Amino acid sequence: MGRTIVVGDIHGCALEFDDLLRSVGFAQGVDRVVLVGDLVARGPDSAGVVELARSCGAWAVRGNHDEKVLSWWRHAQEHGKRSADRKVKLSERHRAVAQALTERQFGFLAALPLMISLPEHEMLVVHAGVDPSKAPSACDEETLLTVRSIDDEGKASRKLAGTPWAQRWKGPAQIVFGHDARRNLQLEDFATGLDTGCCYGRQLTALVLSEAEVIPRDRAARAKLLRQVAARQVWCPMGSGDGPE
Ligand SMILES: [Mn+2]
Repeated sequence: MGRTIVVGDIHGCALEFDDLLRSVGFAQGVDRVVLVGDLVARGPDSAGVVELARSCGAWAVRGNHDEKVLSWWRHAQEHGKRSADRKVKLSERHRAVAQALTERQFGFLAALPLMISLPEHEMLVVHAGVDPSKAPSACDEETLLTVRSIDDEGKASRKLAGTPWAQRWKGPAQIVFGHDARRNLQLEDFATGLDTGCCYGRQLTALVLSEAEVIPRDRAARAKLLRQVAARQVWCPMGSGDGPE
């Protein structure tokens, strides 16, 4: 076994995903790639991202955008594509993704779990985060896919207003997540946010761990394990940030 390369939200940025794998010297069959979800939408080539993820044997958790197009596909599996087009409401960009993905690529997304535990690194990977008042395994799907903050009443919320959930999480596991491009890189005591907004023209970020290396709690030590590549261009304008990004 080689390194574990945890990659932030790719959002259809296939060129940058490839750039990042080259930049860290990804070795097929030796290194393990783990994606924090939201492989699709916003960027130019969602199918290319899923294909590259498949071909490099990547592990990944499901993101809210992956789930969105999967809701269309599940309906289409059962009732046909025409019915899915009528019954499952998708934005234009999600509809374009649903049309671009092959059955095999949908199958890859459909098999993604909501959480990946890597005990050798004392690490949990989820897309958005957890409700710090509960065990990660007790969190519902909505929270794992969309949480950003803890509001004034102490409730998990998808909004930016409030305290970042990652500041409230006190371990013991280190949680690596994405979903929150507005807040950019987050380095908290027990949480690392890797969504650095590649689709918005910023960077794609990876956390690169040696075999069985426990994620350092020290932020400076953790920062040294990060690798970034620049976006090739701005692929998508940034919205209000409170939406289901
Ligand atoms: Mn997301």
